[in-house]
Amino acid sequence: MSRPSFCASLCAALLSVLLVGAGAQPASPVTAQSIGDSIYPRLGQAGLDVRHYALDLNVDRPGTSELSGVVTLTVGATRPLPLLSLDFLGPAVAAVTWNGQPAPYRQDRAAGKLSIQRSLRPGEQATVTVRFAGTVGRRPDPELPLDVGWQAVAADGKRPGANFTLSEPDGTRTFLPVNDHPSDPATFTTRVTVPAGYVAAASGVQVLAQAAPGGGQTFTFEQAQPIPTYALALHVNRFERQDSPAVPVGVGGAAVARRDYFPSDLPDGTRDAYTRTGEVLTVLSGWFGPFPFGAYGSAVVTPGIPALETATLSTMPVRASNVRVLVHETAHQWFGDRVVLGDWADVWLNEGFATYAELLWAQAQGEDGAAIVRGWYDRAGRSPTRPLVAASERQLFDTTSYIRGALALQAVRVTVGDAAFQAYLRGWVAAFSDRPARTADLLAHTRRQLGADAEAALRLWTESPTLPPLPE
Ligand code: MET
Repeated sequence: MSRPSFCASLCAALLSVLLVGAGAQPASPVTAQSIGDSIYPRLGQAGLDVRHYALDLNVDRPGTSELSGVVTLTVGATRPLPLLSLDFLGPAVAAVTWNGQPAPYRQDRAAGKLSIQRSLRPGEQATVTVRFAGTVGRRPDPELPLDVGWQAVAADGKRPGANFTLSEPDGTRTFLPVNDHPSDPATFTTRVTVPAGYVAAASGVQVLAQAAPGGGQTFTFEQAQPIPTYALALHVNRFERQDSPAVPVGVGGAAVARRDYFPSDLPDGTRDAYTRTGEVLTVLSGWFGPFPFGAYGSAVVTPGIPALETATLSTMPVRASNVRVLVHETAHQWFGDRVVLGDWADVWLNEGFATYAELLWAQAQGEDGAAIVRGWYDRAGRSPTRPLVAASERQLFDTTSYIRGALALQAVRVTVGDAAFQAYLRGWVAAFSDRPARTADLLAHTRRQLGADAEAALRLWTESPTLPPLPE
């Protein structure tokens, strides 16, 4: 064999291992159709219904981007699927099985897809395992001062290394193979093994903490209600876990377990806001209905990043550790985590409702609600405005989504009064807890529950290209 041809065949072999994965077969010409999100048209697979993710992860070196594990997906289909196409930018895949048998796959990290050459028909269910190890993927966000997804906070002399997820809108695919779109929420069992001295925390209720070989520990969490992939919390840190009395605001008056996780060496006063969490749950469930999950609390993180409404365990930066942000993230447990988005363009359905909750809380503390609404209106008047359905990635988390979204709800409230408004919020949660919501759904719900005047009031705020008059 001459050198060049040896090199050529070796390079080709290496390339195929890199792109296709050891033991895998080349891509079939069959392709999958994405969900067709209007902001992120490549995310997800249309017709794929992931019902459950069972994660078994190892974080051997906290504070680094190394991650290994096995993810077991329980999948169904709402239309015939010629192959399975998951979103995945993460570590190298070592093996895939389909109903217990090795299955051919193709990992394309550049495209962010892991395709598995197996078909699925409506009515069938399959169990797929993906084993992977290596370095997590990157998903830079042009609108945020960070890469979304798996965060690695290096040790710095003062603090130990830590990891956590901050995945909105589509960062979960940096470390897990997922159908990474909010319209396909799923339940999760999360098992994380960490080194001695470390604590893992994740969405759901902790069901087990066991010693692991080598001196570490394995923590297991059950997230029993479906949540969108971006809302999965996962933290590894030298946390102190603080338990508080349960709050009886769950479905049917069930107790909501209370736990918060704090890193050591926090600035004085950081924990103060979290002593109010039980009150926040009580006030908000009065407006929104039962708290949808079995546990709630916060995990505090040290980087200066946005807070995120990770399900059952909000991710709260030190610098956002105040009651207003806590109220906002807690409200998202209903709006975003339980009532999920059908399309990212409708993200105001998350942010507008969560911002509105800040007013409901302030009024419950005896503050002047009218002044807060006027403050919002002034702020909205100083910013560019637009109809509420976002037209681009840059608009997703702008003043319109948050403030104009909240003002739209105020317009409904002043049209119908507090009692009808409360029933309307509860009705929205009840009606859309099991199907993804869009702006048109909220308009239809408004007409159904409150009548044509309320719908018209809302529609003005959702559709007008200019800022409608102050709702008072
Ligand atoms: N949803 C977050 C909030 O509570 C924003 C995260 S930025 C992608 O406002």
